[in-house]
Amino acid sequence: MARNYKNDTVVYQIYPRSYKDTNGDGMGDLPGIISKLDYIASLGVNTIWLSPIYKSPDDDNGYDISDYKAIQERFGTMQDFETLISEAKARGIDIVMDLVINHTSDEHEWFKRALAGEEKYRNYYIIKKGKNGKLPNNWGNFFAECPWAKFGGEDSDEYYLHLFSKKQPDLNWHNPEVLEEIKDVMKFWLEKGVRGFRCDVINVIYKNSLENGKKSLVLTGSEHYLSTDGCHKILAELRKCCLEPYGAWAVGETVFVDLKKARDLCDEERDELDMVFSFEHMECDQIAVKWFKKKLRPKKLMQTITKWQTGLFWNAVYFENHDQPRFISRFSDSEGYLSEASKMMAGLVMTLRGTPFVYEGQEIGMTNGDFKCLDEVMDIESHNVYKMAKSLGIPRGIRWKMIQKTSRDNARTPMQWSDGENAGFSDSKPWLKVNGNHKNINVERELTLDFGTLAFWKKMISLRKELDVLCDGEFVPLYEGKSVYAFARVLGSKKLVSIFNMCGKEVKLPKELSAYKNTVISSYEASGEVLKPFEFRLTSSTI
Ligand code: ISL
Ligand code: CA
Repeated sequence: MARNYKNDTVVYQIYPRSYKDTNGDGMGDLPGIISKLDYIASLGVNTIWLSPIYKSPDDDNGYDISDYKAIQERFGTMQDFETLISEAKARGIDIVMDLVINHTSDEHEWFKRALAGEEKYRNYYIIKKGKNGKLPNNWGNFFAECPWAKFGGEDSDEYYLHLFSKKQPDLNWHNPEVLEEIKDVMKFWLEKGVRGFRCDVINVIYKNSLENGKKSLVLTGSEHYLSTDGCHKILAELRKCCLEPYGAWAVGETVFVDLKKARDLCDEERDELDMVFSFEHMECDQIAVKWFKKKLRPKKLMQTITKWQTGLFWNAVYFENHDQPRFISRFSDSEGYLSEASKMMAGLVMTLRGTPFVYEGQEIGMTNGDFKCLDEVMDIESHNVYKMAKSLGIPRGIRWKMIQKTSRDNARTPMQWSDGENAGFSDSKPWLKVNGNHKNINVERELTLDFGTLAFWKKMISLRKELDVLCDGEFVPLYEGKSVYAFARVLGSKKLVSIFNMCGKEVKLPKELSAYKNTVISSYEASGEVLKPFEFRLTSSTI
């Protein structure tokens, strides 16, 4: 299969509303991103993935699109977008767009016309009569709501399906016209020069049936839509008609995938996606559902990483994004070692096999937000889950702890540019509370440090691109201990060994690893027989 990403691609994800505000409305914007392109280029990344910047009523921060071919006014204009593409290109940086095609906004023209009774557009959505005054089926919803809402007012006997918020009606992918519309959207952006797409919840788009599902704690009904044959066919078609002619690539966000399903979507021989975001490694510290967390056990994390590294031809390597709590905040003993933990993560992200994704702020070791109460949290999912927990009788203190630890807003706090007002993000009150730790953790300060968090991320990014063994080499597991992890990357006679201490205590270097002494780079200035808290080293040896 043609693979259109390059093995030395390093992606930087931007959540536009939290990156940089230039017009003082407290919300990041496209001119803000343009103003930071030199900074982004200085990181060494060569691709930017933009979370949605399309027109949207913002019920789910842009993941509810009301016009696929227009720019969200608050973010800027189409002219700004074109400038972004060309200015990025001038710095050797490609732009990848977020493609959200499981659902639109209920304010999309298509949905409005469906509501107005146009048969053509009713067919764009999944609309069904209730069963004897009850809902059409027993399915669950990703945002802890009921997935069915009345279509056309309370008196209607019809419902529309929404796996996410009520303002995100699911598209009907059985309708070939929907496919044609989306092809047209993709071509529109490809013509503007975008290099590819991150495809939102792509493995749920095609529903096989609307039958009741097997009762389950999470997402009853998902067996009717996870990775269906219909979905595979659509992806193959989008690849052939849209991606291939433009040499574009696609990463799929694939929820609840196991290795087998992931292989079916992006294995070497499959003409569908180039790579997928899987979730198993993000679930190492969860109990049944992501809202209940337990202590992260490094060994579980190592085992999961090894499983996916050895199980897939090529991985999308990520530990943070706009939906996940910051990773360094998940290590129970990272307090006091935040910079060290972040440097270790740099070592991990940049030496695993696959395409590395760095999420804004990760490069300076940003942490979870410091929210004190629910009023400070904006995310719709957090509010819904809080409500649900209340209805289940979960006590207030515990409800809040749940949200505080798991809210998606943890990763959405404004980018910390400086120790100044609003962290240098905006001249006025930001849409989401800035983390108080911007006094210490910020770009301006990092730029003065020779051996700071940022400097280390930059060094690792440059090694990742320069060393062919990191770009192309095989992954070979070496060691999984209580907190020590090691693997090799091997290409011909070249071998690099990554060694990690995934905890905040010193540990002795295991004897199995004592041969790997030839250090290429280390997250501590001197490294010896002892691994310091959260130490990472990369060593070289020959075969
Ligand atoms: O957050 C999650 C994983 O811990 C999941 O619930 C899942 O990633 C997510 O809900 C799906 O995410 C994507 O689609 C959503 C949008 O709200 C997210 O921001 C987006 O990444 C609906 O479009
Ligand atoms: Ca703004």
